[in-house]
Amino acid sequence: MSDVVLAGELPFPPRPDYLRAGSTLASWLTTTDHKRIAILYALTITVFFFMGGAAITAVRLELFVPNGWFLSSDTYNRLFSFHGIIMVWFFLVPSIPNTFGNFLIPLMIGAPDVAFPRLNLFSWYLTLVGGVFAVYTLIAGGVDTGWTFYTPFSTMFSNTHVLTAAAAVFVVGFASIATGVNFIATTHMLRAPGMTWFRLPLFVWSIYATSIVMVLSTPVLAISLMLVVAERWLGLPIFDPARGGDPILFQHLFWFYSHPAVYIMVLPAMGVVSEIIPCFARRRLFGYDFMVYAIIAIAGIGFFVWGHHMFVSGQSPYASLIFSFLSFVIAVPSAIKVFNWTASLYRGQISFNSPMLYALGFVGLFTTGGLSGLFLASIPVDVHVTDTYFVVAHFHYIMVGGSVSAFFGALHFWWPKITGKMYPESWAQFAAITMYFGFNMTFLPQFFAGYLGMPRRYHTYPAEFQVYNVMSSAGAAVLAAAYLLPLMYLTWSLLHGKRAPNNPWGATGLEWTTTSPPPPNNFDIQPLVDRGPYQYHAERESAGTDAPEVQNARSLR
Ligand code: HEM
Ligand SMILES: [Cu+2]
Repeated sequence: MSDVVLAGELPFPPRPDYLRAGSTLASWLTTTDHKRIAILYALTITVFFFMGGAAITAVRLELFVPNGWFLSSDTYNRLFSFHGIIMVWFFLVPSIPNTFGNFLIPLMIGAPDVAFPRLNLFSWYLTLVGGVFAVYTLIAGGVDTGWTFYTPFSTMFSNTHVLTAAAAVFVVGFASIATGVNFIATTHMLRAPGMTWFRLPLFVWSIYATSIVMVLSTPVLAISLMLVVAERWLGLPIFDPARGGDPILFQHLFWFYSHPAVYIMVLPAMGVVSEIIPCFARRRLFGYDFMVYAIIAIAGIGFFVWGHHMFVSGQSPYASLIFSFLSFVIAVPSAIKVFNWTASLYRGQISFNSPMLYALGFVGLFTTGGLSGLFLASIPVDVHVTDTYFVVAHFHYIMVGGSVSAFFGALHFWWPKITGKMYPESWAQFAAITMYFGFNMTFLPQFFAGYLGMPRRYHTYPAEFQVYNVMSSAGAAVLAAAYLLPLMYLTWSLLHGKRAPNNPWGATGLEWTTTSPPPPNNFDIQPLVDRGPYQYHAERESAGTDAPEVQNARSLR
């Protein structure tokens, strides 16, 4: 430690990357490195994902036959409720922001860490505390209100563990607020010199917009759940109409959060896809500015459409009309995005690496989900199919077909950067394709079953619906197997995978200019930014003088 090295004079001494900078358990549990916190989140939400998945596997098995065969109706209700609560709040909401957002935002904007590293770690602990409440709820016997906690059932009639389930969601909500505040501050304060707002990668824009929605809407969820607890536990008359309360009030409060929340789940996925498509089409992203405005529009209008979940609740028909109209309006920015992704492919040199397969899968499935949303936004159609499997198919197309596909796309795209290892590409492609088929086989029949009148949340049904349910359950088995594959070959890659170069795909984002895996403080030299994020065309024009990484990407194609 005696000799002083001046920056720039000598090559930097080899330093451990963030994964090897301290390997004790304590060094992980007290870390403030955003990259390590991202890994902690990744492990946590993987556990939640498989817990929520196990619950719904039982549900799908039960629905194999019309009259049920191994679950009581009570257990059935508890299983689908647990599934919804875990998947929405413990997987989908934190999935992309807390793992990839955490890992990538500082790297993408050229910062050493997020703005509040300790708050970041605290928010992970809050997620754990919420998870403990959720698991306790399950062990204690479960909850049967569905993920929506509708009153008066949740306040007056259910005799399951509503209080601890509400506590779980309440606590994890604070984790989400803390993370949102952190990302907003990071994006405002820590951008590298030259990283102007309109040079931000769209992934950063999408996480930024998501964070604003999180910070503004999550408190409303927290308040609604507190009110449920206040009525159920303390007996305060809030929703009980016999004592001057209003059960519909709960639905307004709940959907005021939960409609924006569906964009918390899908905007980050849109961000991921906007990074992957230009890279594997070797094209500039078409209409960058419009994409930014579309993100802002979706985040903004998302606050004004909650009443489309309440067309059959008895709200004023005038309210329904306006909510219906606004729901059609919000489809416009979503359609712009789909159009621009498609246009970015036009005349591209497309390579179908696994991240790209997931991204293309996202575009197709998200579009199907969005189009079915237009059916639901139309009041007469909605009245016909509300509370049927049509709605179940609609939101699973967007949230599972869309967001979960994008999550896997992100996982494969940034895996080399995160772990420093390459995975077996043909396995990855096989998993992506299997997932796509398994998904469609599971959820496409549900549109038909729902349209023909099969209600959701029932554990028995008339025999005429069996064919759809058998298809759906068989598809679910394929899907489950496809989800297990990455767990296996990615673990394999950690042990036996080839070393990843810094930029295996020849991508143009800042995160690819540092080592794989990155050093603890991300960049050895403060990056300077002098261009936008998707300069693939520039790179194509200078072919021949390509950096080695770029040639590497070509040979992968
Ligand atoms: C074009 C945009 C969209 C429109 C017009 C739309 C419209 C609707 C409507 C009207 C309903 C209520 C159906 C009913 O209960 O009768 C609904 C349900 C739902 N939508 Fe969408 N949607 C859109 C996009 C999305 C997105 C992007 C997501 C998620 C990321 C999503 C997630 C959901 C969920 C979770 C439900 C069901 C909630 C429940 O009852 O459990 N939707 N959608
Ligand atoms: Cu909605």
